[in-house]
Amino acid sequence: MKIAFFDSGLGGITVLNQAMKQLPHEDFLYFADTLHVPYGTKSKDEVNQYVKSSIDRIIQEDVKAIVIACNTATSIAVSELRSSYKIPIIGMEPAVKPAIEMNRTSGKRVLVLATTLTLKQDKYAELVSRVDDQYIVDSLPLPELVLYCESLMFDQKIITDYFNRVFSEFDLSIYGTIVLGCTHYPFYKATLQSILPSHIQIVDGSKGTIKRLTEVLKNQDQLSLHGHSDIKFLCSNNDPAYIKKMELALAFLQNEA
Ligand code: DGN
Repeated sequence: MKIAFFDSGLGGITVLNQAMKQLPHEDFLYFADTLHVPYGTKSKDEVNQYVKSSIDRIIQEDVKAIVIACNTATSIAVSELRSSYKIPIIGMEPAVKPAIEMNRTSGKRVLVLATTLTLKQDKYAELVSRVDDQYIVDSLPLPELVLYCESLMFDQKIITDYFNRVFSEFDLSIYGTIVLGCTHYPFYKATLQSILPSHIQIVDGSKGTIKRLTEVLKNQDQLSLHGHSDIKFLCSNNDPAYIKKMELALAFLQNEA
């Protein structure tokens, strides 16, 4: 049986890539809701409906767990999904807690980059309010970065110019950690690191999510410990050109490592 990963578009491939490293004997299914990408600029009700129809499509395949590899979809739909489906559903959230831990001694601030919709949800407000109030968390949506990624625009110069424009108003010296709270953003981690002051660390939620997935599979005695790994790509508009795009995006991440 496969482990399914789901996002509106290419972003969840950053989480799939991490899963391939941590779980080398599993078979994977990656599903992109290409009929509705991007979610980050849609309404909450629209995203809820799109996520449900995507899950209904995914469970027609032979899958043993579903990773919602999208912070936006998780923040809106995960609780309801867990009560509606029997299959284990693993969600994502911006890695605010580990970021706070990293700055506990320096007292530097944390900057969370995520979609507008993620940052607007009560789930995000609760996550931040649980944090020790001695540490301050700021946030910034980067919707253009999702669009660059969906066009496979990884050109260093264009992206560097974009980051320089975005951060020109910021005093970056006050931040110790930047959280990539949208799964599309880790495609640009190396470029982002190259323009940031060297003391700033970048974190994302992939490793923690795959750790949680591993625990869930282990508890259900469903972890594959032998054999090779396979990947199947699907998308909601059944576009063969987008399947190719997903393969190229995964190859980009694998070449970067
Ligand atoms: N990759 C999604 C996330 O992690 O929030 C957002 C992509 C989108 O649909 N805007």
